[in-house]
Amino acid sequence: MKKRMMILPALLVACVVEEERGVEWERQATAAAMPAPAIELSIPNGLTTTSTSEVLVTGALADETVHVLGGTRMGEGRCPVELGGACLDVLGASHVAQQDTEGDGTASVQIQAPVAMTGLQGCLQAVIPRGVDGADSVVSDVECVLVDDAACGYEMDADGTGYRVCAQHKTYADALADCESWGGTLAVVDDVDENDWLVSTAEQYGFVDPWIGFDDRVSEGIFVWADGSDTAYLNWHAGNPDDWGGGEDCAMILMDHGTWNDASCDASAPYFCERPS
Ligand SMILES: [Ca+2]
Ligand SMILES: [Ca+2]
Ligand SMILES: [Ca+2]
Repeated sequence: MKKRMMILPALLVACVVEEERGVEWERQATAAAMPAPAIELSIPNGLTTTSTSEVLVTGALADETVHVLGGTRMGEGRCPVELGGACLDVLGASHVAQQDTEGDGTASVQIQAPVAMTGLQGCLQAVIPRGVDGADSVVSDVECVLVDDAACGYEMDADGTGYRVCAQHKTYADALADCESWGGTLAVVDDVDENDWLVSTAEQYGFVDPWIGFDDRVSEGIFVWADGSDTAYLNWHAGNPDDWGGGEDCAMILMDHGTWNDASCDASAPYFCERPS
């Protein structure tokens, strides 16, 4: 008997708590039914892989946490995750920030793009998680910008040779000068393994045909390697070098074939720099 008497007040308390919860749930349901406020994301300073970029999120509330998702938009067929019409295959730029300290409806997020963003475009999207299980998250449109011209990645092949992998398009002479300032030359392709590695890496980066360090600028028809070596490996595309139009002295890899074409040195292309390990 005594035990039952104890249970009754406990049940009453439980009922009151349940009623309060019901009100809370109703309030949350009402909030969820209202249209979520829009947020906008802009990238005023562009994106770089070498320095921190500022991203503005407009419409965030004070103290809200904004997650910025970053990714690369590369060539056709390279889109593991479709999100808002853009390819977001790297989420490495996610970031947390204190928001809107000035109360002006904007908040800046400092992000550092991951190296994998050295594709043609970097894309970002801002997400503010709201609601019980994230279902009411506010999501901005995807904003894509060209990654800063200074952006180059660094890759190492199986032999430990280091390469500077540059998505920016430069003329042959400018690309070579950039490689030399890095302490190397444009890539010298020693064998088929190196050629295959360059092609697969260029595919990862979404490159169009990149420069290699092979040219006949000094003496027409006599191609020399940028490092002065006597490397014997050749992989010309059929019919090349053809010095087409009387003005093709610089070699690039044709991404559709993996073979080389002599092209105008004044063309702009991405490039590989190489230096010994
Ligand atoms: Ca080499
Ligand atoms: Ca030529
Ligand atoms: Ca040619």
